[in-house]
Amino acid sequence: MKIGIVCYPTFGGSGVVATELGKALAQKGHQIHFIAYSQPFRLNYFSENLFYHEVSVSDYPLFEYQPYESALASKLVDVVKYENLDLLHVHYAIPHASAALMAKQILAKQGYNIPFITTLHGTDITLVGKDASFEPVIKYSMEMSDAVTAVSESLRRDTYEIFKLDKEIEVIPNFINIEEYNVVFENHKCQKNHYAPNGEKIMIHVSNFRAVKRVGDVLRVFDKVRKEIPTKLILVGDGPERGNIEKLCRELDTCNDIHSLGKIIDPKEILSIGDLFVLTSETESFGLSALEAMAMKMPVISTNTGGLPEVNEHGITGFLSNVGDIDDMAKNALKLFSNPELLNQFKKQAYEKAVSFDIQNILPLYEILYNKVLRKQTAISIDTIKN
Ligand code: GMT
Repeated sequence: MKIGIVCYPTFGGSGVVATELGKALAQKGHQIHFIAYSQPFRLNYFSENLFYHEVSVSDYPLFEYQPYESALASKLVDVVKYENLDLLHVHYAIPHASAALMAKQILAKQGYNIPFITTLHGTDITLVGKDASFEPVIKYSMEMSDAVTAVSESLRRDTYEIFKLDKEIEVIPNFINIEEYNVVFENHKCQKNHYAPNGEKIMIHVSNFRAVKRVGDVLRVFDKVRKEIPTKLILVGDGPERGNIEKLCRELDTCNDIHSLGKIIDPKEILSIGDLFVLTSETESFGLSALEAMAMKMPVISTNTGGLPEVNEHGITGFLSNVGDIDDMAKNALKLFSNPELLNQFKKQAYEKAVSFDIQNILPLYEILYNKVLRKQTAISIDTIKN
């Protein structure tokens, strides 16, 4: 198949999922065309089946806000027509679904049929999408999509509840390529000694440091834990809350025990030295960062919000607590840190659960969906010719 994938190229789970999906499909022989405003950050190699088309928006002085959606729709028309694409798969509804719909309608007028699939990732529904300034456009674009998928059962439920959508939503969970996680890093011992020179336990948090992640809670949990058991915290990522977090670490006097590393393209190596992953989000449709940590054999202390319970099994791969319940999260972390045998058992169980999200299990679900959508499209075209 020739597939166009639209995604956010910057740091963020939806871009990671879209890119890893495209890479895996290309390896299976499909031709994949990424369409984005810059090269997706995990698109770190090219093969004969991978292509990248950049969307550029002209910077006319009249534009206080650049019309990215129009530029994207125009680029889609171009790529579909000249690269002869079979379908478009857009990740994150805003504004990708409406741009795809616009492209589809333009192309239909020119005699091209291009179905498009929208994959919902989370905040496109739970935060931004439900905002009145986007809601009618998102709802209509979902309704007009040839198929809609959500990355968790929880997101599927939220979408029905928020948008009262009369449309089938298929759940296709996020994935990891487990083979890539079965690595032993040469630098492992050195890194561990560097971050925890006296054999302290290591907690890790990875996110885009948005308010929804409640990174302040990570610090507060850590502060409680380190007062009982020597522990270091590694923060990976950057975003609007980073300044506040650094301020809070000074207030709590925890800075000497925290390493704030900023953005890391592929966090596997740093995850390999961690003992426990912490994710304190207010809402989280899936929690790809937690799954990536589990694949590196880290149990997870997380909130019980959104799709997190579908990834992090309470009492097996880690523990779940109510949003903001810092005491409970610290208590759970200490339970694991004070019992090495239990910690090792949880590390093993976290890895085993991650294996169930291996790409080998998930990729066929997307391929089946693509084929289903294409068959439907062909049937519609034949009907149109007959009539
Ligand atoms: O808004 C965000 O947090 C970013 C968004 C994204 O584009 O990466 O994250 C969402 O999609 C990820 C990939 O499907 C999920 O793993 C995250 O849980 C989800 N974030 C939220 O729901 C907050």
